[in-house]
Amino acid sequence: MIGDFLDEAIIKVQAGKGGDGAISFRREKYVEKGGPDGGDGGDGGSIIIKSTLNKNTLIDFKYKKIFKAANGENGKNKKRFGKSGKNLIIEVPVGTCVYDQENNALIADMKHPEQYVVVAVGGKGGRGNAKFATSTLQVPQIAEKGIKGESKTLKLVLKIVADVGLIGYPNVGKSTLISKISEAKVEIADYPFTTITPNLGVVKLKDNTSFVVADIPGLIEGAHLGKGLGDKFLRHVERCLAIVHIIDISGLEREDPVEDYYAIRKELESFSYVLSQKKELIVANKMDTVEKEELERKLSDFKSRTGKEIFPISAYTGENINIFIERVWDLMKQEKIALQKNLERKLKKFEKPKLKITPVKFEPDSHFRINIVKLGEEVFEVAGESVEKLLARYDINQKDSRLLILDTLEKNGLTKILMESGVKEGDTVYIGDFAFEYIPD
Ligand SMILES: Nc1nc2c(ncn2[C@@H]2O[C@H](COP(=O)(O)OP(=O)(O)OP(=O)(O)O)[C@@H](O)[C@H]2O)c(=O)[nH]1
Ligand SMILES: [Mg+2]
Repeated sequence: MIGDFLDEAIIKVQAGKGGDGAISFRREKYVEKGGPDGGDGGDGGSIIIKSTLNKNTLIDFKYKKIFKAANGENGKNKKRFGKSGKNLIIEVPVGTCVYDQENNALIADMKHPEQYVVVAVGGKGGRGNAKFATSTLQVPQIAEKGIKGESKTLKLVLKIVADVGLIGYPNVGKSTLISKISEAKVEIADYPFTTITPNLGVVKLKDNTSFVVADIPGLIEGAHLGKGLGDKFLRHVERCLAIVHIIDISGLEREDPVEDYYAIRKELESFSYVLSQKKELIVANKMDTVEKEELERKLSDFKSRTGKEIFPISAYTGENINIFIERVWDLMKQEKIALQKNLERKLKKFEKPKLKITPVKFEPDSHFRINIVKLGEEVFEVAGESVEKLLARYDINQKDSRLLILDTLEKNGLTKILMESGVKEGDTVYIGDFAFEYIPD
């Protein structure tokens, strides 16, 4: 933990217990013993995690580590139901991955803003004795107890969400570069490890497009063994579409750019396969510090020894910076445009079948997690690994499969979490590629 940035936290969550069902009998004037009228207990509140853009650290969880949702009220006489316990919503920064500490399973990857996921389900309330009356059992002395809510220990790991990650040795000019191409206000200094926590900056392009760049603390040889600040900040660029590998061409700090290149590559490879496979733009920074011929010689030496292009820039004077931005954009524009198109398609208004869910018995499978992602005003998506698996098995375009999918989702609390996410009548709800119009019961 450095400063007020924290990117890992362990918390305990406890969903509410269901209220007990009541045992009670009607009391009326002149009726000696009325029928059973014990009401049901209310359900316990669930624990919901919500992602927000208003936070960028897990620092809130440094001291507050235990979260409890309210219990359901017990049932009462006159068939009065106990109130359900209120759900507890925990806000985390966008980019937080939620793991079950017990088995390290990923419960949710909160990479979108306004994503909701139930991490611990509240216990079901018990039925009151009114529900047990039959022709043979007219004076039922029986009611159910409420069920305990789920409790879990969660590990929260923040992996910031950016399109491009800047990596390289300390002092190569990563922070200088981000401050040149975006509005990011960052510390720059001529000593190593100036940057100790990641910085984000938005690079604006002409036609209203933009991308997000992350500047992370410098790496050194052996970072994966914990040298320097270690490689733990690399997880913040693991989800980027591309990386920019910055090499100091001045020769003032280290002599051989090729050696630098391979040393950092080795750290990326030791960190993860995913990271090592990212598209990469290699740049030679500080071109202003070397004579033209010397620069040409260094660049062609780099190319002949590695087989890779290296593009010269100066983050300091701004030379070649505009071409650099274009090259970065070229690396990822296909993916960015595809993502944008997909979102635009989903935000389009058109006639949709009504989302009618037949209430089914609420039987949550503790491994099944529904994520609700708010894609835009009035458009939501039912997502998450469990949902994807379900959709891979059954085809939502077939009528009966669709019913089965909806049943399974409802068993796991679909309507409850949709409502918690702020869905309103007439809103669009996507399940996979299938769009529905939401109609409450
Ligand atoms: N001449 C010259 N100096 C540069 C250039 N880019 C960065 N510098 C200088 O290099 C030093 C380090 O720059 P930073 O941007 O702090 O480097 P960094 O890669 O973020 O370093 P860490 O945060 O320690 O990993 C500063 O003194 C910068 O002014 C450049 O293009 N030309
Ligand atoms: Mg820096």
